[in-house]
Amino acid sequence: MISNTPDHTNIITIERHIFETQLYHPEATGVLTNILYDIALAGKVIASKTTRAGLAEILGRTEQVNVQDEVVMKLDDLANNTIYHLNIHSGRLAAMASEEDPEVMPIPDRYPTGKYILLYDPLDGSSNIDFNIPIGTIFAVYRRVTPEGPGQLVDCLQPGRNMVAAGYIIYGSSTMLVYTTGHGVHGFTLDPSVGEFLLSHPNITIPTSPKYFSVNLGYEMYWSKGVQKYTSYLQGEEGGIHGLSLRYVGSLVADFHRNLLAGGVFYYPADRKDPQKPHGKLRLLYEANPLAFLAEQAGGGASDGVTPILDIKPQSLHQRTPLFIGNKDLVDKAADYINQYDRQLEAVPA
Ligand code: AHM
Ligand code: MG
Repeated sequence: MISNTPDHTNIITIERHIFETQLYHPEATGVLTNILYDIALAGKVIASKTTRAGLAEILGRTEQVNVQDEVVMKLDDLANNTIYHLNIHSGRLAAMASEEDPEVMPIPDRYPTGKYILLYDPLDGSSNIDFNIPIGTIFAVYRRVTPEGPGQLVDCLQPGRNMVAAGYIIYGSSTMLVYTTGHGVHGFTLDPSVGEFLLSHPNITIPTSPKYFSVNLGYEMYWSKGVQKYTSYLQGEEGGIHGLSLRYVGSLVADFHRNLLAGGVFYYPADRKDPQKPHGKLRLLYEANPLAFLAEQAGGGASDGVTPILDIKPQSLHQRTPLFIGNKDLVDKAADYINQYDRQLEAVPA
């Protein structure tokens, strides 16, 4: 007889949660579930490396090897390799594409191919690593559209509406994984003492009353009139709303995560006068789409200022897009301002 043991029936591991979510789909074979397990595992590996980043650098400076006798690798390369190698041989994927790699990465012939496509940004916000600021991994999973063999570009260039799962892992004061498979948004916190992601934030919805707006105000001079007017609205001018605080980390995952939990809007608009960023900075496939799926599932919205992000048909792997994401009212308001002040501007071809 079991007695005097702590009651652990309320503890829901990510494995249990993903498995139970799979029960919504009686036809499910468990393949998607296993892809999500593998991503969670990659997240644990990356978390263990990111929390030792400074240490590895100090040790690496001497002999270019770290304490484990591994060659010191840039953290974003390391994260990229970790996700790739944990997924390449599983027989679940047909191809992967990463923000760090110029081309589609089909599963090589020596491994079986599967029916899913994994798109990811291995370490978003990596310019923040040196300053000990939260960074994150973002991922999106699609069903392939080609019938068999190694996946191709066309499998990766699907509109976000086709996504079957998306999420991110944030490496901050704790490590969290937040994901959706189209049945709400759920957050898990890594308990380092047992090495498991445990359900800490079930059924996340964006609070209806927003607290924050997040944008790099340093670029305001480059924005269109509509975006400038929208920003004034968020600051209480233009008959706008009062009491929003400005918070900008410069790590998309961290900015999105805060606004998801507290309410608010993040935007990275097009720089109309900066030839480097005529479509903004953020990548449609690896950043905007997965976070847009999460935002919509949490009751929010995401658009490029005109079109819902999830409805955009991608033209290329590393396509950039303006992004407005967060509380639906605030995302819609941006579209109103852009429509009112910028519609006379010539559309910039993608
Ligand atoms: P990265 O994928 O090269 O890290 O760039 C994306 C990051 C986002 O995390 C963040 O929102 C944005 O770049 C910050 O850009 P800026 O410094 O121009 O404000
Ligand atoms: Mg990125």
